[in-house]
Amino acid sequence: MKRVWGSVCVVLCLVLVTAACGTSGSAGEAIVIKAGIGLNEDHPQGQALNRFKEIVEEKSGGRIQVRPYFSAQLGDDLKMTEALQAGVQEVTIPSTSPLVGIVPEFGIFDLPFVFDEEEEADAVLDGALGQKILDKLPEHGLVGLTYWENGYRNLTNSRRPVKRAEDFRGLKIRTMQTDVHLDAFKALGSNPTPMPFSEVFTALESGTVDGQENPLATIVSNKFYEVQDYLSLTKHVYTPFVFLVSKSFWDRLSPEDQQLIREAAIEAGKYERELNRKVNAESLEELKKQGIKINEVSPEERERMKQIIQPVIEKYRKKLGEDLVSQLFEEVEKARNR
Ligand code: TK8
Repeated sequence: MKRVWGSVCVVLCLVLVTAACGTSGSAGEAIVIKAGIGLNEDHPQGQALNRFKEIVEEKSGGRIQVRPYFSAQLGDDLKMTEALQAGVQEVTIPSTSPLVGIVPEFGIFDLPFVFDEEEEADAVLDGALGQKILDKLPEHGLVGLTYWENGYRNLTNSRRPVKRAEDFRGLKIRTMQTDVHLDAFKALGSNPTPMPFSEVFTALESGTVDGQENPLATIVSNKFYEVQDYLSLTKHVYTPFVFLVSKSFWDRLSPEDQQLIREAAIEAGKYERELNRKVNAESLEELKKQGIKINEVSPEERERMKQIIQPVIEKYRKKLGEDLVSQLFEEVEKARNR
């Protein structure tokens, strides 16, 4: 009997040691990065994830392998982020918005009408403020390497053209799971319903909600035009993506491999921002072709929407921290005057 237990112990130890080697990537063993996103492979984010894979595999001579998973195959943004925290997935690139339950400071990027130009967002995200928020991630089991771009969000719905602030009234709109957006859409008189992105198409199709808001590239890639009649170019908020790595995985990497992965995430991110801007511009034509009715929002109406939402900004100035929100507006101002 003793003998049998002895052998069981030996086998168990071997299994444990092998498992440990597999994840720490000891000499000869490939390091495998499972990387999941919520969007499709044809979306700029999907293409840039493929670029990340190419860079990493090339620079590591195949020693580090990236396995990409698209279209929320591994779950929605929040679920994948939790998988990173649990150490069962290595990389995800979610919108910052659903992460406010983990790092509330990400909420500053949910404030509407902050960035007039994408370059202002680049400057803030790649600058001191962007880094300050990334620095809050490790205590939550996450490492944030850089920001990619989701982009300016525009409203679609199945009920009516939204041209004026009043047109939001009574519309049931799916929002991301972030309080700032809930409050902002309520202030405009609509009924916001937060839900994960992976459920949006079905909710639009079944009429559970009337509308949703996302960048044009996503409206095309996810074929929301099939179940939505009106697109309003509201550009009401700019959403960043954040490139996240599981901290337990990160801590097992050598400093050289960490550097390689960080540089690849930044390089693929530059490509993603560029491609995203190009695709968003082209998407308007594609959406016209698909027959969705498109309307602009005049600068005066945008200004009115901004005024209506102002109390929400004031509320979150206190909630998120006066210093943080002031820093945001100061950095935007600096970028604007550059
Ligand atoms: C994709 C999401 C999505 C976001 C949303 O995983 O939830 O509406 O804009 O693109 O990050």
